[in-house]
Amino acid sequence: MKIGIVCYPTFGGSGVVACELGLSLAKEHEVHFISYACPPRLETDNCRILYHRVDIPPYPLFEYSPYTLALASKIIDVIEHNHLDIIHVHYVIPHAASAYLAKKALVARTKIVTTLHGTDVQLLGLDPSYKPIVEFSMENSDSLTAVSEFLKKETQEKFSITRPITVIPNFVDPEKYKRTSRGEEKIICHISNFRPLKRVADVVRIFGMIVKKVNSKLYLIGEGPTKHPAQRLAEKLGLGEKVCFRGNVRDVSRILGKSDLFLLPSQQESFGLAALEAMSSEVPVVATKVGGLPEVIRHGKDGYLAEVGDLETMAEYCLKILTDEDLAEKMGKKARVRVLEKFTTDKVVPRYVSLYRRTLSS
Ligand code: GMT
Repeated sequence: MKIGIVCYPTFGGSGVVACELGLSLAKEHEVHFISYACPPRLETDNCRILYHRVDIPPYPLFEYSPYTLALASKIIDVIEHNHLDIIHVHYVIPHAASAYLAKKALVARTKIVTTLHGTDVQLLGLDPSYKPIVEFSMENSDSLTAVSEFLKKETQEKFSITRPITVIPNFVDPEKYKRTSRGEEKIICHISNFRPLKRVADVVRIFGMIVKKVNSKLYLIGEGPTKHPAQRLAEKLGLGEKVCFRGNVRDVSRILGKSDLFLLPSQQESFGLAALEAMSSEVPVVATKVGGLPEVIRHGKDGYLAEVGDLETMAEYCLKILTDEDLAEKMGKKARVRVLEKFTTDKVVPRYVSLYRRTLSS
């Protein structure tokens, strides 16, 4: 097949899923990435992977450049020159609308698959500024997927769509995400885009409670608007060199491989890809009981789940894991087994391929 993938080239989960999917598909198919910059994980010499940059010409009349139109035009161009069978867009806004426009402008029979990732429908998509077109572009995709049962249900409840939604979860390559070494000093890790809904301040406060009792260090990976407030909070709590803000890291597998605990106290999470990467690396996760996280982490088996904002309980769970080697070992191993059973690239990518085939024959 010839498959076009439209995604954000950022460090966020939807871009990562799109890249890993494309890299895996390219073992057998031709894959064309379309975005305004080359996605960070797309380093490959596989000539079945092609990248097409969307150019947004500046024009003094526009306060906001119309990216949706530039993307639609690029999709048309890529379809016409490469005869794509499928356009798979990740994140509805504005990708699904651009794909719809491109499809309408062409006689080609290219089909659109849209993957819902979370904030595109749960947060941004519900805003009246976007909702009608989000609803329309979901309904008019040829196939729709969501990354968790939670997100599917939530979308069906909040939007008037009749188009069925297939759940296909996030996935990881267990060969890449695996345990390496562990040291005397415990490493606690958090990875996110530092948006308010990630509650990074909670990570710092929980760590403040842990470090009083366990020799440990906190690695915070990512960039975003709540990074500076979190840095100031760490200083105020006197955590100093015990907290390491690492910024965006291209390959998080090395840090996860030597981590002892992963913290994800999000307000909202449709799946939690970073938690899955930690689990594959045999790292127990302490997270919130929200969204799709309970579909990934089983409370008391491969991690612990608590209510949003319940920092005392989360700190208690963290201390349980950090002070009991046996428990940590068992939980880490169970987490990896869960990943191997349900969430590996080899198990999940064929589900997208089957969906493409069903979509093409419909
Ligand atoms: O986590 C983020 O805010 C980034 C966001 C994205 O769209 O890039 O992630 C969403 O998609 C990921 C991949 O499917 C999911 O694993 C994340 O749970 C989801 N984030 C939220 O729902 C907040």
